[in-house]
Amino acid sequence: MNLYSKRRQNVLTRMDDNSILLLFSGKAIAKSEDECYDFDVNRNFYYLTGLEKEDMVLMLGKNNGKISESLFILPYDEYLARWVGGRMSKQEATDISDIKIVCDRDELDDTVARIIERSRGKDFKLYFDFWHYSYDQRSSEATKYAVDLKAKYPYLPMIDIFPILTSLRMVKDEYEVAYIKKAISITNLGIRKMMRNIKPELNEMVMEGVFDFVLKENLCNKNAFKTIAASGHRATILHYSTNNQVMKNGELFLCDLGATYKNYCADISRTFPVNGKFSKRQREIYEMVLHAQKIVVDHAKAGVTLRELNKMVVDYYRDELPKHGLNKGVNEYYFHSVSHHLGLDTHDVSMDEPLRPGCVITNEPGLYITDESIGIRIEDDLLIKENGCEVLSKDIIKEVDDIESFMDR
Ligand SMILES: [Mn+2]
Repeated sequence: MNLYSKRRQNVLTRMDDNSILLLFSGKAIAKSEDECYDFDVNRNFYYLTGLEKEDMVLMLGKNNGKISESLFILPYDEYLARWVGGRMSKQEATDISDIKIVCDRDELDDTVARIIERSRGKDFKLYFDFWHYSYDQRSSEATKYAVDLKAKYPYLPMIDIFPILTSLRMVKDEYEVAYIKKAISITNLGIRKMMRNIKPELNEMVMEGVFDFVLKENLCNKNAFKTIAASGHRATILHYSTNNQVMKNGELFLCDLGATYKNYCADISRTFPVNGKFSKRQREIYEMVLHAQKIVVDHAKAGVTLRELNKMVVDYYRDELPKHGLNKGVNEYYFHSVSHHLGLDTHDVSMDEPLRPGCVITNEPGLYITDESIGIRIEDDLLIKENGCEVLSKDIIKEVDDIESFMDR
């Protein structure tokens, strides 16, 4: 069975009877004049189809236990083919997604109306991906479509597919784990090149460029997120990403970045000295963060919550920080939490529940000492197993001696 049909099957089993799900691939957002921002496919649509073209719609239906799957896509256009390249043909869409019924995009409205009319009195409902991160964010294709439908059929119940899809996406299958590993291995190459090229008086932006070059060299055309390349006191700003200052001798450089592979993200942080050598104090703080990371690796397994893992880190810091003259309380030096889920999104969709085997999470304790301009974060990616975890990014060097000898070469 095709990977995507298996996933759709999992969704269909969880949907109520007499319902349909409409998932939209999305549209590129206008930037200026005739230019758009790069198109990024709706992750749930991609998860269930493997397709990543604009303005496609997936419809899954369940009618008296009978299931149906269809796809609505823009027709092939000869004129466009000469200007910007061909759209996907129906056959190609079927080959990738294994969805046999592929219709023209403009048939969607009539099809949906027909199903709704036929289902009157049957306790019929519609599922949508009602993702909306913030109140003033522009409405998604799904929201716009749902609002239009609601105006015509005010009695229709509309349900958010989020809990169903999130619960499935939280556990990665073997393909997803392999893709994340591949994204991590490209990220590793990028970090190595940064370590080899960094030196005092270079601009942070050059480091970002070195990383991006390695991604392209490895045919990866998308970062998982905007790279953080911060030296000195800027490394104490959690999400600094201006990356435009000169790095000075004696400073620590912090990078938080990731490649993608088939839309799966790596999320890695490393901190190393601009001149290749840790000072005694930098090493002391660094070893503390490294130890916090090891606590998480020792305890991450199925059944544990991210909250529990974070508490272990906080407890360790509470005991340890005062021994190093850091007496302002943990929150002053460590103010984010240690883990989030990772997958098709860098901060992957998740629900507040214990980890299951197959979950992939980050392990990213940090310490930010503003007074001393020392910001340190070390971040690895972990695959959760029944009785422990696998560090997917174990090949990316992080021990002090390893970093120093690698940078010495
Ligand atoms: Mn992260």
